[in-house]
Amino acid sequence: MCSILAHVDGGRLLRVEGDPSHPVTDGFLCAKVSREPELVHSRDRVLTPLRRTGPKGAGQFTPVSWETALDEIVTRWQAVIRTDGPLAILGYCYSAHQGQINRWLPMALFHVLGTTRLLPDTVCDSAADAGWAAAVGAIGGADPESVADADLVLAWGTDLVTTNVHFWAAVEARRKAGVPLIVVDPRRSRTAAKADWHLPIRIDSDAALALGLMHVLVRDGLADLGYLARETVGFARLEEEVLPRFDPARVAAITGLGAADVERLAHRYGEAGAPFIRLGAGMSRSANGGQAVRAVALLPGVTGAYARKGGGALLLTAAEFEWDYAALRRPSGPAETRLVNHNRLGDALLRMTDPPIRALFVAANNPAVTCPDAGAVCRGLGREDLFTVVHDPFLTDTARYADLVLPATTYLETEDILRAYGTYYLQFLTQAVPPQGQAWSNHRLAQELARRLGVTDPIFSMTTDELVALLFRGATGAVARIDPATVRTAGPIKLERSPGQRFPTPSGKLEFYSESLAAQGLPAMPDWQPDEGTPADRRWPLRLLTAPGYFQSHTAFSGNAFLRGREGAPRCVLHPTEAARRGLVDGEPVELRNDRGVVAAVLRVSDEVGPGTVLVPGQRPAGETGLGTINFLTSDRYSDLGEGATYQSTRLDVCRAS
Ligand SMILES: Nc1nc2c(c(=O)[nH]1)N[C@H]1C(S)=C(S)[C@@H](COP(=O)(O)OP(=O)(O)OC[C@H]3O[C@@H](n4cnc5c(=O)[nH]c(N)nc54)[C@H](O)[C@@H]3O)O[C@H]1N2
Ligand SMILES: Nc1nc2c(c(=O)[nH]1)N[C@H]1C(S)=C(S)[C@@H](COP(=O)(O)OP(=O)(O)OC[C@H]3O[C@@H](n4cnc5c(=O)[nH]c(N)nc54)[C@H](O)[C@@H]3O)O[C@H]1N2
Ligand SMILES: [Mo]
Repeated sequence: MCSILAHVDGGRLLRVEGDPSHPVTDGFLCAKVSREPELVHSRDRVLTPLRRTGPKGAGQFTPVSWETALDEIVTRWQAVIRTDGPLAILGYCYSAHQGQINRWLPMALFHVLGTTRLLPDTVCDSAADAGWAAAVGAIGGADPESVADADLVLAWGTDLVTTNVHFWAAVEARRKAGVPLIVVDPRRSRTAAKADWHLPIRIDSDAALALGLMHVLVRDGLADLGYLARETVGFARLEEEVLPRFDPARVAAITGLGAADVERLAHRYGEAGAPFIRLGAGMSRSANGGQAVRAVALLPGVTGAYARKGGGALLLTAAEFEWDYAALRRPSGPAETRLVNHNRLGDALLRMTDPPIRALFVAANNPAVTCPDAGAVCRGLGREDLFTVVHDPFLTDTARYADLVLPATTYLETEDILRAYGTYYLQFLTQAVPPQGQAWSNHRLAQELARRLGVTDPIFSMTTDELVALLFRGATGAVARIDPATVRTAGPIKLERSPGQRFPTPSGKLEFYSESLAAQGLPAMPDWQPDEGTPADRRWPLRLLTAPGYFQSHTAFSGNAFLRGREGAPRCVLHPTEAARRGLVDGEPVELRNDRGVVAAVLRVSDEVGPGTVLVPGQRPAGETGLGTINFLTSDRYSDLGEGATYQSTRLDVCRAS
């Protein structure tokens, strides 16, 4: 996360700029955040509580007072708890506010009440996280600032120009010094287009490539046997049982790359002194996604690059901020409860029993657009007997189904404590402008609901400073060395970490073989399996590639008219041979379809993607699309590790718009 300077006059946000004192933000912001005043002061903001007056989904509402809205929520929830028990309420709050307090206080309330809760992150990076943790442990990766010492950069499954523009700036600086950039991505992303070498790998085959690289590294004497013996476990078994199956010819057949390219990449990687791998979650959002991240995260262990400054790998940094999260997230309440996987909201609303979900509270996410199988989500949200409350700054597609919509602040109207997940900085968030209209922060709403429900845990009456102190009180690791009393005014604070990659796995070493995964019936070693899909899936000839929008982040900036315009009409991209086969031409309106539904887009014909694939950037709300979000076509099937989303295992076809 960036550090932002906000320029304010008379309660209005005039302009934001990147904080020059933050070494990673380095004085500039991305295209989206640099226009934050338009979002905060957008005409589309919800400024009062609203009660539904029309059918669910129609978006017809009338303003009501906070008092009326809160009375109704408390009465309805208490009635549900009396008749069906707390499990009939589902608390479904996610991460749009990245502050620890605003992100977690509402969920803490549901923890105390013992309701059913969201199991978060599976739509995003749980498969990637699980793959990383299986190899490296639950810990951050290489410091992104150490890329300044790298002599090779490998961007694997990440479009840095789009989603990590500050790391991209650091990569560009290295490239000026002659350091090459290699990109592994099925599509010629903006990053791939600028790279020294782009390997257009087939979707969901990355584990095979990483294992193929290991095969060549060992065969050609590029493995660091001393490092392997000292710092890792299980490599001998991998070498004997798995690597023989990943010779360059087979890897070429699986990945669609040339066998010579596999050999060359292995040599480029193995001969580099300090190769830095930046992993993205892109490769993890399909059937073999967890194993893909796991295999790539093991590569620097084969050559010993984890021990070298500038070498190693980075997926996320968040795990290294070891605050006392439990104090904030689980103040009291049952230790175990029923959880709803983030990928399966539709299924939960339509099919959960004992008890069924009767009341739903959604905050800081927009599942009607961003969840897999969004058609099922919308059918679930459409249930007449479901009491739905949505807390959001905007009238989202999800909010249109709500019985009550509550106006939320944006982060610039709140104060909180933030930690990055792509750098090692934490920072206090100062409130820049007062809440717009009658908007309430997540912090305020959670505390007021707790009070009215008779919940007495102290966190529901604490101030920001008291909650920050609480997080630090039970902290461990580098974060425990920071004085919480200083954070409000300190600006960006960097964690003081010891050099070198640590491996907090069960063995304390980098694990090529995982006893704990094996004990859970999961693959003990990284491997790759063909993903055949169901017979019904196989009737559809194309595979979906989804990627972040350039000027949108999911739907969070869709309240900014300028950015909506820059993103343009929803589009899909087909290779010229696939377009020709269907008699389709660039610029024409098309439909994407499979057994789950139909969505509309404008066709771009380009070799940005290879044959067999259709690229759909972004997830767009219904108001911006003819027929709705691409997630109407994606399934809620889980990835191999971490129960993650498998958008990229979706099969479909593209045809002329009817
Ligand atoms: N097909 C496909 N689907 C995907 C992905 C993909 O690659 N392909 N990516 C997935 C990923 S990585 C993710 S993380 C998810 C993201 O999915 P979501 O979490 O649903 O993301 P957003 O659409 O950004 O929704 C955030 C909502 O929170 C609101 N909001 C902003 N600030 C606040 C606040 O302070 N308080 C409250 N109460 N609300 C606030 C915003 O207005 C917005 O409506 O989408 C996933 N969906
Ligand atoms: N502009 C913008 N920025 C964003 C977001 C956004 O929506 N828009 N979303 C934010 C969120 S919530 C997240 S989680 C992060 C995500 O950011 P990262 O985890 O860094 O991942 P992405 O940049 O989404 O990477 C997706 C890339 O992976 C490629 N890819 C897809 N499948 C495969 C595969 O099988 N193998 C390989 N090698 N590559 C594959 C895609 O083509 C795409 O270029 O970005 C954040 N930043
Ligand atoms: Mo995400």
